[in-house]
Amino acid sequence: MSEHDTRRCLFCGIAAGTVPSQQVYSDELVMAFRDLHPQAPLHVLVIPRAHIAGINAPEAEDGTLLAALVRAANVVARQAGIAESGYRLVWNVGPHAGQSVFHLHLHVLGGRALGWPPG
Ligand code: DGP
Repeated sequence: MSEHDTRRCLFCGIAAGTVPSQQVYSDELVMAFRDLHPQAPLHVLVIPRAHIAGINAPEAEDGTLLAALVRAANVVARQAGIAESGYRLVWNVGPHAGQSVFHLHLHVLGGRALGWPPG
């Protein structure tokens, strides 16, 4: 990602600690923090520390990274006490899904019954 300017990416700033966030999980590959506009009692975003534009980017198709993201999401859910009640993991991709930040992020939503289908 040599051409990517991390100074212009909000979530690169959060990963670097230059943009404040309410962090709830961190390891060498990924970190997780509370969403600024929560859509459920628990709404956390899990991101790779390295910049990847979205789950549709070729760099996202890496088994080690994907496992780290999913593992972190499950840890966050367990720590929040919603592992049994259930939760939803969401990747938004592109305009119709409402993707607004182009640094890969996995939404972890829970703490209430979630409607289906999503709006
Ligand atoms: P998406 O629509 O899937 O691209 O989700 C982007 C999410 O990022 C959205 O739910 C709101 C959240 N968000 C945007 N700006 C900030 C921020 O500065 N801090 C935090 N914690 N979350 C943010």
